[in-house]
Amino acid sequence: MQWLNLGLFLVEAVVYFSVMTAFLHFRRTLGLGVFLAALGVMHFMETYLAAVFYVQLPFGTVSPGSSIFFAGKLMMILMLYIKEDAATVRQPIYGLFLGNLLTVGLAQILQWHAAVAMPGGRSADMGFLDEMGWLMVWGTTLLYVDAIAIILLYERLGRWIERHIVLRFAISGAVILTFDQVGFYTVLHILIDAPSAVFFGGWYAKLFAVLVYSFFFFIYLKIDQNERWSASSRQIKDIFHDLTFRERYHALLAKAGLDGLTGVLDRGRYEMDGPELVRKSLALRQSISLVIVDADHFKDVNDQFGHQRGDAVLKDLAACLTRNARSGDHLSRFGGEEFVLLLSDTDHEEAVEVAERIRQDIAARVSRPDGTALTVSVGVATAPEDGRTLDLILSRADERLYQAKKDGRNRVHGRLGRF
Ligand code: GH3
Ligand code: MG
Ligand code: MG
Repeated sequence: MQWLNLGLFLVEAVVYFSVMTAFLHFRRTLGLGVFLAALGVMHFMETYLAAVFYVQLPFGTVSPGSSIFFAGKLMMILMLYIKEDAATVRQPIYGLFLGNLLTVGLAQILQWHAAVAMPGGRSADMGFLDEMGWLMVWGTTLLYVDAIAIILLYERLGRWIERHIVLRFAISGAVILTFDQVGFYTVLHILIDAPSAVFFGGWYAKLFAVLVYSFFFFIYLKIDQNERWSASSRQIKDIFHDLTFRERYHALLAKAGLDGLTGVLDRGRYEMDGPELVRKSLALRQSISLVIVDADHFKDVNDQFGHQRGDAVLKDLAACLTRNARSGDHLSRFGGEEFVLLLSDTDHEEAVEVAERIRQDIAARVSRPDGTALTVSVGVATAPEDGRTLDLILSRADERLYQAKKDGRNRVHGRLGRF
């Protein structure tokens, strides 16, 4: 009998997990409301079962309500968080909390009715509702704490075992459900003097449920990665890689717009921000200057010392430029060994001075692998005098850079020729 019950337990877990996961997975086509409403509806059944429906399992007398369904709900909340983000998962956490309080409150009012007798002597068990009241409030509070804690723990585990999401899922579930069982049992013990067997039976059942759910979660990840049955509009691999979507998004955001080698802004950022910076400056009737810096004879560095040593010199060059830039300056890697500095609210004369200071600093501090100085040639142009768009001042600065190269390199050229 116990083994039959265990088998049924497993069947219930499979049905619960697969249907709820399907709702979650197809949330882009079905709408997230389907998943959330199902989660809320299930809550009523699990609370009822936890109060009155217990079965004998090999490890004790337990209720499918508190083990299979309650544990399942927490794992579903965690899955929703992994797939979406904190802003989305807040909705069912708050919704369940407030909805449960509403249920308890309305149950109190309902008891004041003088109810009509139903055929066959059926009547609502108001005593049950009353008895459930405080336990519901406590269970609801615990659920609220559990839901937040399971997410925080999952996040914290990410610091050590970031890529093992099934393990993070399982550990988070086991720890939080243990905490939940201690919390819930303590109150049960105080209220109805529940024996310790109730604690252990329920605890084992919850751990068993976490184990089963983690296994299905693992299978789901495998299917989700390998087969294209997703109805989602995003790439399957993007949703559930080894990292969660949200973590990958943050990692991407941190890197976005930065040049991989030197860490300064990349060409894309120059093209995105540059025109806007020029427009803003002109609107404020301020000058904005563009300084383009090109390393001299850089090809020789690569030819003599190899590309990797060349890369290291480029990093030093970028670091020197970064040190010289003010906090509001826009420094980007324009191409191979060319960098562009956009100086807001800086007139031509000031910009040429800045450029000259940078040129000297580079010659003094950045060296080639053989120890000789790396030098740069620089062109400077300023809006509005040299043109009123980014492209116009860039081409002026580029012409001046070309002239600086022709005149012998290691120099700055502005509007009035060599500085
Ligand atoms: P000059 O500018 O003084 O006329 O001579 P140059 O040798 O620097 O000529 P140019 O600007 O045309 O060549 C740039 C060289 O920079 C070509 C390429 O070998 C090197 N380069 C470009 N990008 C990278 C990079 O990411 N890493 C390394 N190591 N070298 C690069
Ligand atoms: Mg070049
Ligand atoms: Mg060059």
